[in-house]
Amino acid sequence: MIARTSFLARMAIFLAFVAIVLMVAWTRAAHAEVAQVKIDNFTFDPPVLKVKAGTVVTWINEDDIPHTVVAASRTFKSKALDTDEKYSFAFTTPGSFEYFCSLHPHMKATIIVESATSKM
Ligand SMILES: [Cu+2]
Repeated sequence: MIARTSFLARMAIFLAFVAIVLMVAWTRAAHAEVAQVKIDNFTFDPPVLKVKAGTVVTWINEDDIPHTVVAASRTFKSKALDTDEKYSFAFTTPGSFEYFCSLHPHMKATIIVESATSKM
């Protein structure tokens, strides 16, 4: 009887441990956000992207000519991206980040970074 009780107690502790591990893993997955901007036909799509602080934004050039991704503030700056090339930047600071293509300065778009705790 004593052995059985301690087995159940150990099972309970083990299950509680598994539950905590799963919750931590789930929370991490929910926080590691990614977002993508497509570049095609001389356009950043979407033109305005809202993300939470900590999000990694990846631009992919789906156009058949090179483009760049350059922040108006020069916070980030890619090299010339050929077709299917990608550039990523992690946005950790809330704010509004305007950017453009240095090869075609009329190509403009904005990333809006909200604080990680705010609701979207
Ligand atoms: Cu361009």
